[in-house]
Amino acid sequence: NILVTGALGQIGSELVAKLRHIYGADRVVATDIRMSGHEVTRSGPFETLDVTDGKAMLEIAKRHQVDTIIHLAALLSATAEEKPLLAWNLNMGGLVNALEVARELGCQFFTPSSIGAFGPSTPKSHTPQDTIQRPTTMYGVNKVSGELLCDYYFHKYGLDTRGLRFPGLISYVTPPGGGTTDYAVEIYYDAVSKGRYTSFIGQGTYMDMMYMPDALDAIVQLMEADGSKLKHRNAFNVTAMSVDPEAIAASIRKVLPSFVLEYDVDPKRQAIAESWPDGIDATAAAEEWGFRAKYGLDAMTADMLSQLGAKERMARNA
Ligand code: VAH
Repeated sequence: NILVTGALGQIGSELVAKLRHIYGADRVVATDIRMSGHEVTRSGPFETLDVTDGKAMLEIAKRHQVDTIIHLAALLSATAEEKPLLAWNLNMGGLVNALEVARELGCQFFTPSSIGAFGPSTPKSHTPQDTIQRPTTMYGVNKVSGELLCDYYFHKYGLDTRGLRFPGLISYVTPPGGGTTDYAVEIYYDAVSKGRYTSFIGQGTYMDMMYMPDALDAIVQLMEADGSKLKHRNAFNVTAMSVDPEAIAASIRKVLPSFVLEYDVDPKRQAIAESWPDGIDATAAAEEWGFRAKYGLDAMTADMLSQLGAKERMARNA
């Protein structure tokens, strides 16, 4: 069975639904520190779990005969920068607990890394799979440490650990919490509800982005790939596009011509964004397990706006 931590988060809430569809609802145990009434808590096994409690995690994993762990529970970059010690304890404490449970039960293991694992001295464009990683944020320190720790568990214990360096993820189901790339999600919500958006990230600030369906497919594809063919494990660069706020606004205007984009740059999140690459290279993922993003910017925009429009109409008629 599959254990997912952070199941009520931006990735978790959609990944649990996808995994339950593929493998069967009863095979996917969703856990989160929150108990909110999300559909995930009703469509299959759900347990309340604080990932800093390793004993509780081991007990749940044993009771549900878990053989795969997808560890998503973490604080994102902006929140981590506001509360660095909480971020260290939760992001690293939770990860080492999950790795120890996986080691004890012999589970396959996935946890995401991020473009945040790169820093100002990393090549900014076509960022290679193997390159310098000196991030200047606590989140980035957590992500690089996490990559090294997962590789350590692979080399030392033979644990089948795998990871993806995610770009900003865009989705319409569950908003992200406390990320630097959140502007790229908020812009779509506001385009539908207000016809305008004020961006906290400045014009010309390029970052990698990906539509959530491509991110979910990448996790399943990587986890089902033949491990003997993987030259890398923690963690693969993956991306679908490199955009700045202007590019997203231009794409939105193809559907909503009157959309207005304004700026009120947040220095803290702008500084985080500027420490990250403009565009990373995903060749290794394509070569080693066939990664290929399906959604480009305009296809993502069309789907986001139609899905959010439908949500808005349902909410209005509710
Ligand atoms: C964040 N959405 O902004 C996350 C992600 C690449 C960005 O790590 O912190």
